[in-house]
Amino acid sequence: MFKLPPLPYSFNALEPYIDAKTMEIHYTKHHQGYVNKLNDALKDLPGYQDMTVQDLLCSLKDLPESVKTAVRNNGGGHYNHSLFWKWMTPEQSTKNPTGKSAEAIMHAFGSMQTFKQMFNDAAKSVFGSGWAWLSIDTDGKLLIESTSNQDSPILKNHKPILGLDVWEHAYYLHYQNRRPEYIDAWWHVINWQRVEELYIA
Ligand code: MN3
Repeated sequence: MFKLPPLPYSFNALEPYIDAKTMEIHYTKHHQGYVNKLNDALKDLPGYQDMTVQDLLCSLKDLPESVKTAVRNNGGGHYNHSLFWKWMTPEQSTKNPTGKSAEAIMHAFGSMQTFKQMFNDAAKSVFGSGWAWLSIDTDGKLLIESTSNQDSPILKNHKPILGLDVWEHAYYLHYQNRRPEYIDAWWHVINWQRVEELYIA
Protein backbone atom coordinates (compact mmCIF):
# COMPACT_ATOMS: atom_id res chain seq x y z
CA MET A 1 0.00 0.00 0.00
CA PHE A 2 1.08 3.56 -0.57
CA LYS A 3 2.53 5.59 2.29
CA LEU A 4 3.22 9.23 3.02
CA PRO A 5 6.96 9.78 2.45
CA PRO A 6 8.90 11.51 5.24
CA LEU A 7 9.03 15.29 5.08
CA PRO A 8 12.73 16.20 4.72
CA TYR A 9 12.49 19.15 7.16
CA SER A 10 10.27 20.39 9.98
CA PHE A 11 6.95 22.16 9.40
CA ASN A 12 8.42 25.56 10.32
CA ALA A 13 11.68 25.11 8.37
CA LEU A 14 10.57 27.15 5.36
CA GLU A 15 9.30 30.17 7.31
CA PRO A 16 8.78 33.00 6.68
CA TYR A 17 8.17 32.01 3.04
CA ILE A 18 5.92 29.01 3.73
CA ASP A 19 4.33 29.05 7.18
CA ALA A 20 4.31 26.08 9.56
CA LYS A 21 0.53 25.72 9.74
CA THR A 22 0.22 25.57 5.95
CA MET A 23 3.01 22.98 5.75
CA GLU A 24 1.44 20.87 8.49
CA ILE A 25 -2.03 20.84 6.95
CA HIS A 26 -0.70 20.45 3.42
CA TYR A 27 1.41 17.42 4.39
CA THR A 28 -0.66 15.69 7.09
CA LYS A 29 -4.12 16.37 5.66
CA HIS A 30 -3.91 16.99 1.92
CA HIS A 31 -1.07 14.69 0.93
CA GLN A 32 -2.21 12.03 3.43
CA GLY A 33 -5.69 12.35 1.93
CA TYR A 34 -4.41 11.55 -1.56
CA VAL A 35 -2.53 8.52 -0.20
CA ASN A 36 -5.59 7.26 1.67
CA LYS A 37 -7.92 7.68 -1.29
CA LEU A 38 -5.43 6.03 -3.66
CA ASN A 39 -5.16 3.03 -1.32
CA ASP A 40 -8.93 2.93 -0.99
CA ALA A 41 -9.39 2.97 -4.77
CA LEU A 42 -6.99 0.03 -5.21
CA LYS A 43 -8.04 -2.02 -2.18
CA ASP A 44 -9.86 -4.64 -4.26
CA LEU A 45 -7.20 -4.72 -6.98
CA PRO A 46 -4.15 -6.39 -5.39
CA GLY A 47 -2.44 -6.61 -8.77
CA TYR A 48 -1.98 -2.84 -8.80
CA GLN A 49 -0.92 -2.31 -5.20
CA ASP A 50 2.71 -3.25 -5.82
CA MET A 51 3.15 -0.86 -8.74
CA THR A 52 4.89 2.46 -8.18
CA VAL A 53 2.63 5.49 -8.38
CA GLN A 54 4.63 6.62 -11.41
CA ASP A 55 3.93 3.33 -13.21
CA LEU A 56 0.24 3.57 -12.32
CA LEU A 57 0.03 7.06 -13.82
CA CYS A 58 1.97 6.06 -16.93
CA SER A 59 -0.38 3.12 -17.52
CA LEU A 60 -3.56 5.01 -16.72
CA LYS A 61 -5.25 4.01 -19.96
CA ASP A 62 -4.86 0.31 -19.12
CA LEU A 63 -6.39 0.56 -15.65
CA PRO A 64 -9.95 -0.61 -14.95
CA GLU A 65 -12.44 2.14 -15.83
CA SER A 66 -13.74 2.09 -12.24
CA VAL A 67 -10.45 3.40 -10.80
CA LYS A 68 -9.03 5.58 -13.59
CA THR A 69 -10.29 8.89 -12.24
CA ALA A 70 -9.34 8.07 -8.64
CA VAL A 71 -5.82 7.07 -9.68
CA ARG A 72 -5.41 10.11 -11.90
CA ASN A 73 -6.47 12.51 -9.12
CA ASN A 74 -5.16 10.82 -5.97
CA GLY A 75 -2.22 8.98 -7.51
CA GLY A 76 -1.34 12.26 -9.20
CA GLY A 77 -1.68 14.08 -5.89
CA HIS A 78 0.56 11.56 -4.15
CA TYR A 79 3.16 11.67 -6.93
CA ASN A 80 3.21 15.46 -7.26
CA HIS A 81 3.45 16.16 -3.53
CA SER A 82 6.17 13.52 -3.03
CA LEU A 83 8.22 15.52 -5.54
CA PHE A 84 7.14 18.90 -4.25
CA TRP A 85 8.48 18.53 -0.68
CA LYS A 86 11.93 17.73 -2.05
CA TRP A 87 11.91 20.76 -4.36
CA MET A 88 12.02 22.95 -1.26
CA THR A 89 14.71 23.27 1.38
CA PRO A 90 15.76 25.50 4.26
CA GLU A 91 19.44 25.00 3.28
CA GLN A 92 21.17 28.10 1.98
CA SER A 93 23.78 26.17 0.02
CA THR A 94 21.28 24.92 -2.58
CA LYS A 95 19.56 28.24 -3.19
CA ASN A 96 21.04 29.00 -6.58
CA PRO A 97 20.64 27.23 -9.92
CA THR A 98 23.65 25.05 -10.46
CA GLY A 99 25.44 22.74 -12.88
CA LYS A 100 24.03 21.26 -16.06
CA SER A 101 20.43 22.17 -15.26
CA ALA A 102 21.38 25.84 -14.87
CA GLU A 103 23.19 25.72 -18.23
CA ALA A 104 20.17 24.07 -19.86
CA ILE A 105 17.83 26.72 -18.44
CA MET A 106 20.05 29.50 -19.78
CA HIS A 107 20.19 27.78 -23.15
CA ALA A 108 16.43 27.20 -23.36
CA PHE A 109 15.19 30.54 -22.03
CA GLY A 110 18.07 32.94 -22.63
CA SER A 111 18.51 34.03 -19.03
CA MET A 112 17.53 32.98 -15.53
CA GLN A 113 15.44 36.13 -15.28
CA THR A 114 13.45 35.25 -18.40
CA PHE A 115 12.96 31.72 -17.15
CA LYS A 116 11.69 32.99 -13.80
CA GLN A 117 9.33 35.42 -15.49
CA MET A 118 7.91 32.73 -17.79
CA PHE A 119 7.55 30.22 -14.97
CA ASN A 120 5.80 32.80 -12.79
CA ASP A 121 3.45 33.72 -15.63
CA ALA A 122 2.53 30.04 -16.02
CA ALA A 123 1.97 29.67 -12.27
CA LYS A 124 -0.11 32.84 -11.99
CA SER A 125 -2.31 31.97 -14.94
CA VAL A 126 -3.34 28.48 -13.82
CA PHE A 127 -7.13 28.84 -13.63
CA GLY A 128 -8.42 27.24 -10.44
CA SER A 129 -6.30 24.45 -8.99
CA GLY A 130 -3.15 23.11 -10.58
CA TRP A 131 0.60 23.20 -10.96
CA ALA A 132 3.34 24.97 -12.92
CA TRP A 133 6.26 22.89 -14.09
CA LEU A 134 9.71 22.92 -15.60
CA SER A 135 9.82 19.67 -17.55
CA ILE A 136 11.95 17.78 -20.02
CA ASP A 137 9.94 16.86 -23.10
CA THR A 138 10.24 13.70 -25.22
CA ASP A 139 12.98 15.37 -27.32
CA GLY A 140 15.03 16.16 -24.23
CA LYS A 141 14.19 19.87 -24.34
CA LEU A 142 13.21 21.97 -21.35
CA LEU A 143 9.76 23.49 -21.31
CA ILE A 144 7.51 25.38 -18.93
CA GLU A 145 4.01 24.00 -18.68
CA SER A 146 1.03 23.98 -16.38
CA THR A 147 -1.50 21.32 -15.51
CA SER A 148 -4.94 21.35 -13.93
CA ASN A 149 -5.91 19.55 -10.74
CA GLN A 150 -3.32 16.88 -9.92
CA ASP A 151 -2.34 16.01 -13.47
CA SER A 152 1.38 15.38 -13.82
CA PRO A 153 3.63 16.05 -16.82
CA ILE A 154 4.37 12.31 -16.82
CA LEU A 155 0.89 11.78 -18.28
CA LYS A 156 2.42 13.32 -21.44
CA ASN A 157 5.71 11.46 -21.04
CA HIS A 158 7.37 14.66 -19.86
CA LYS A 159 9.75 14.50 -16.91
CA PRO A 160 9.14 17.22 -14.30
CA ILE A 161 12.36 18.59 -12.73
CA LEU A 162 10.71 21.47 -10.84
CA GLY A 163 7.09 22.09 -9.93
CA LEU A 164 4.99 24.52 -7.95
CA ASP A 165 1.67 23.70 -6.32
CA VAL A 166 -0.71 26.62 -6.90
CA TRP A 167 -3.79 25.04 -5.34
CA GLU A 168 -5.23 27.48 -2.79
CA HIS A 169 -4.51 24.95 -0.02
CA ALA A 170 -0.79 25.58 -0.67
CA TYR A 171 -0.94 29.27 0.27
CA TYR A 172 -4.35 30.53 1.36
CA LEU A 173 -3.81 30.49 5.15
CA HIS A 174 -0.90 32.90 4.87
CA TYR A 175 -1.34 34.65 1.53
CA GLN A 176 -5.13 34.44 1.10
CA ASN A 177 -5.90 35.43 -2.52
CA ARG A 178 -2.38 36.78 -3.18
CA ARG A 179 -1.05 33.92 -5.26
CA PRO A 180 1.68 36.08 -6.89
CA GLU A 181 3.17 36.82 -3.42
CA TYR A 182 3.28 33.11 -2.63
CA ILE A 183 4.97 32.42 -5.97
CA ASP A 184 7.61 35.09 -5.32
CA ALA A 185 8.24 33.74 -1.81
CA TRP A 186 8.64 30.17 -3.07
CA TRP A 187 11.71 31.16 -5.12
CA HIS A 188 13.54 31.66 -1.79
CA VAL A 189 13.13 28.00 -0.80
CA ILE A 190 13.76 26.12 -4.07
CA ASN A 191 16.19 23.22 -3.74
CA TRP A 192 18.27 23.70 -6.90
CA GLN A 193 20.46 20.74 -6.00
CA ARG A 194 17.37 18.55 -6.37
CA VAL A 195 16.59 20.13 -9.76
CA GLU A 196 20.12 19.31 -10.87
CA GLU A 197 19.83 15.68 -9.64
CA LEU A 198 16.62 15.16 -11.59
CA TYR A 199 18.01 16.85 -14.70
CA ILE A 200 21.11 14.69 -14.91
CA ALA A 201 19.36 11.45 -13.90
MN1 MN3 B 1 -1.06 20.57 -2.64
